[in-house]
Amino acid sequence: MTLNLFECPSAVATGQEPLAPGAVLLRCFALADESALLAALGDVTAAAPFRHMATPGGFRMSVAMTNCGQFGWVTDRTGYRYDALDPESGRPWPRMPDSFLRLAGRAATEAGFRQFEPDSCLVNRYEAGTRLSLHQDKNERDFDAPIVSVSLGVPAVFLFGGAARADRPAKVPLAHGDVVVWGGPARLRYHGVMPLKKSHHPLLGNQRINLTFRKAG
Ligand code: MD6
Ligand code: FE
Repeated sequence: MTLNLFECPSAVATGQEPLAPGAVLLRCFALADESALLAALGDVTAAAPFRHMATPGGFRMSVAMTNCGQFGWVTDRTGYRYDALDPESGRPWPRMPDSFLRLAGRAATEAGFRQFEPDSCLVNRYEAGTRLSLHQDKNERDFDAPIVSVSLGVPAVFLFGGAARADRPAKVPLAHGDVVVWGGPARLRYHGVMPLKKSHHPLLGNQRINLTFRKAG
């Protein structure tokens, strides 16, 4: 892929920025697919609208979420889990769009993880003030598969921590089209997103959308 410094001011020559062993940032990797991704995103959110789920402790999450693929990540008063059915509709989640699957596979391969076949895509929507507190992704059945995370829209500061919650996280700015792939020794690191600053993106308005691809089942 050719990276154009006008469209991708943060791109370096190789396009690969190591974040930690097992974690790499692919700047602007999703830019070439942006129209297909946004069209597919519209189909997904029409079938399974964004909603604010409740944490097990009873708080409303500031991030609005939906899913596509065989399994969706959900939280309610009973805990966190993957569910094949959307609890709002009782129906299966929308199928994973081909453009999503292809992008996730290409990004994983680029990062050195072959044959990534995600069965779950969590779609997160942030608006000004929305944040995601430090957490580990550990509801998946096996930790061998990597996670591919795609940022679209308004930029955000990603917090990339260590193996313990108390480890001081690195602050990683993520912009439209950036893709983070992590697995192996980085798979269980704590991470989160700082409160989103008010900003505007020409295609997504005041929102940041994050697609998180996982092998859940
Ligand atoms: C987000 N991402 O960027 C939230 N988890 O909106 C995550 O929680 C995440 O980006 C695991 C791996 C990559 C991620
Ligand atoms: Fe996460």
